[in-house]
Amino acid sequence: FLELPRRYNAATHFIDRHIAEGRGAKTAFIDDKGSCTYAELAARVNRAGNLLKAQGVKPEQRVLLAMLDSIDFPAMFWGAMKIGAVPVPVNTLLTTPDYDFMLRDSRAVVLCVSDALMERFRPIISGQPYLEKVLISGQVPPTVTPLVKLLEEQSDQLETAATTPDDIGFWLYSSGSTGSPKGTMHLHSDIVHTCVLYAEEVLGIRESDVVFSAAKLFFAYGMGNAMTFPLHVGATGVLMAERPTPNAVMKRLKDHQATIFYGVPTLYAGILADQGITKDSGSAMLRRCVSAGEALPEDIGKRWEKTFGVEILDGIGSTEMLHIFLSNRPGEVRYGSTGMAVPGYDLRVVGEDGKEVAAGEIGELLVSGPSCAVAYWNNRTKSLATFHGPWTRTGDKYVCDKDGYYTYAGRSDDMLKVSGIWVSPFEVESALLAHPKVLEAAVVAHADTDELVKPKAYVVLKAEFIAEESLIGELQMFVKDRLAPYKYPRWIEFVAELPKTATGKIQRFKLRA
Ligand code: 3SK
Repeated sequence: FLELPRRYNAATHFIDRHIAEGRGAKTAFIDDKGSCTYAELAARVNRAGNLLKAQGVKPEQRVLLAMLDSIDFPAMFWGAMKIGAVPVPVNTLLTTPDYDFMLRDSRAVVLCVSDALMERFRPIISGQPYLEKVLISGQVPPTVTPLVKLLEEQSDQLETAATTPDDIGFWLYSSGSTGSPKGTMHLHSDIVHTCVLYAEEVLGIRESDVVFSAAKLFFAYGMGNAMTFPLHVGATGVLMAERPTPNAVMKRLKDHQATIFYGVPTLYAGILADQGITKDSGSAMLRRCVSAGEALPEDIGKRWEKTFGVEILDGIGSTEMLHIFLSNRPGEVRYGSTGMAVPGYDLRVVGEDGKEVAAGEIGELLVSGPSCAVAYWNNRTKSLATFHGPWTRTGDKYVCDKDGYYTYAGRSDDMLKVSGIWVSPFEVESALLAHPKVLEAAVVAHADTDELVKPKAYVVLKAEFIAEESLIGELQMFVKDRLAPYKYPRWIEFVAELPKTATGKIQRFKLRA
């Protein structure tokens, strides 16, 4: 744990410090509409804090942020934290009932929403028991004052709330495979730990970096990637509101000559599969690529490095731990493995009895570290099931080899036992992905006529290939040639796309159903 002063507000470190350190004129963020310097950002954060105060927001009250990536996001996020209120960024891809749940569950008193998302909130605004004000970023009807105008009317001076490192700083909703999303409560002190331990010590981020994240700011992954990491070192973050298609992503990398790119495996695969994209479509300055969200298949990592000349650092984090706690290191990448523990985090792989398993054996990964959430809001049962003293259950199965490298082996509930032997769906998927015709694959347990579980694969083919009956046998042989024979998929179904979470994780439970 870093030693932080007893009076600590994260906005001092991430926003105001840059002025004192003479970084005021440096570009902090570039979005689709323009850019802002560190000095302009600090002023905008103060205006946002004053605006929230003027709306009646008090310390510890929640402010729901349903915002597409733009400079308004950091302004509102840090403005809320600076006055001791609690910003709750939410996934911008959700439905009206999801937002209804989050507004009620969080008891947010103010909602700040991007104009494009307003349609999904309109039907539920009037019935909210706690919500008092709605602020709209972007275009508004003539009767409404837009966020930009409301901010202009506020003072750019603001006193920082007298919070401590242990005050609740912000929440992020975490969704499991069952039940309602859980408001994951993080402290003011949590953010700086992820910046020092992962961004500085593993990624090696520096002030001269220009970073771009395909994962949006409302995800823990994107929030660190494109907001807190660059703000920690005084670098520049590029923000993009639109969906991260391969072309939109490559354009941002090229236009801003990004030095660090953070993506997810599906996007890396999509870029590699796009015939129109070459090394020159991206940034000549790119020096680091990061992947998280789900394990990066070996083949994708190798092909990316061959094509773009930059290795991908595959890592894993969680909303509960705020960012990556297990990662490959620059210059020591082992594709197919998620790497080693990030210094400052402890890892254990345990069996069903809770005892640590031997090297080479599969178990559930537990993690302990200083950025861990304190609990889930209003959900004692799920808090107790996840947070065990200093240890947090990840629900991910891993194997640790004798060198300390961890290899992903699927979710706890996705693993399948075939003839009494554990089979990792990820291993079978990786084998399928190495086939030149396969774009994506997901493997789940499927019962045969004897009710015995065997692997079944759902496969998305690359656009230029047709799903033919003969390809099933070809793919089965391909897997059998690479893995222990019992692991090959007994059934293969070709599909147009795989069900995924907003972070790009394959929802195998949907395929099982
Ligand atoms: O999905 C991940 O691996 C991840 C990484 C960083 C932060 C948050 C998450 C969920």
